[in-house]
Amino acid sequence: MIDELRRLREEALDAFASARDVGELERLRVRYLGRKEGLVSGVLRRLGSLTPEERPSVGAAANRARKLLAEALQDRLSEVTAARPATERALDLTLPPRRKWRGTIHPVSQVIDDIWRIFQSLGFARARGPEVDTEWYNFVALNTPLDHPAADEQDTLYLAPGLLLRSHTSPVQIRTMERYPPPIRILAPGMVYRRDTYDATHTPAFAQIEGLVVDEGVTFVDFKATLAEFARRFWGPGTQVRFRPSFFPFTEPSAEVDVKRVIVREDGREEETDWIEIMGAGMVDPAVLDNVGYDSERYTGWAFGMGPARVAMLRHGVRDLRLFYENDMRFLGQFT
Ligand code: 2NM
Repeated sequence: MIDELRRLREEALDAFASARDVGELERLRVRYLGRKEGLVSGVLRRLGSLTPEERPSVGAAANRARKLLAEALQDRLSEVTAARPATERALDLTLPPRRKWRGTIHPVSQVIDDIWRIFQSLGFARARGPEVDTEWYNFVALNTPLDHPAADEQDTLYLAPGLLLRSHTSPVQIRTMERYPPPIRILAPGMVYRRDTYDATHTPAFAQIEGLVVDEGVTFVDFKATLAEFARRFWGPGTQVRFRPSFFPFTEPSAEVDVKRVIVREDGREEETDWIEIMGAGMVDPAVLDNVGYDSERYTGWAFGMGPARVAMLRHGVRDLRLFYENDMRFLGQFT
């Protein structure tokens, strides 16, 4: 029986070595190592026919053969699996695919686009101008004397004497009025720069969007009605609008515009927000019209300025403005 075991062992090792796939190895496992029909088990079952002296050594040899063959089979199984082509290996067609990477429109740009679409439908054109400009365009033409605090180096980023990074997009309005006669209906979105400390509510570079209307017969009614219409299209028909008296050097009278929105809570109930300031605005000061060569006895106008990042904060419930400007895709990727 010892000889029989040796033959069995050699035969099995040869068979394992020439096996080509998992199925063949499984058949060989059953043939040699199977509990019931396996050939090694067959030898063990015939131990009873041996003398008590022979039994222990043959039993031990059979168990050694079983162990050796089990290890050899396992080794061959690893070889055969590794040799399978990659397409056949561990390919789970039920897994959801990795999504293709797609860029998204920046949340501040989304707000600018939405505001733009509303004013476009009201007959406005889009205007732009340089981000580096002169004291004349940024301050003086806008009826802001250079000893006004806004023009101070504390507040404005100067590049050279008389040359600066625009602190609002109003220079675009001045340049447009210089180039075109009334009627003017323009929207000027763009980046502006102020010497502010970087915190949750201030960034030294930020987006602004300004609008300007100038024509014969433009009144305070046009001003209020157009901005109220904008607010209701942007925040919904239930939105209330309030104009609070304020001051800007380039408008007279001037106002801060607040909105009170209706929000629908998760349980479906409607709730009114507090009054929230969304823009500064006013009737264009005749001095500004004179500065661009318009006849201020004939023409009147109104203008507004707002911060789309602030609007984006309100829209998404974001508490820290800096998140919009730090290019972290974990944050920005949410605004699809
Ligand atoms: C604001 C608030 C009020 C404004 C005025 C002008 C111009 F050029 F017509 F004089 N452009 N933008 C204006 C008026 C801007 O921002 C808070």
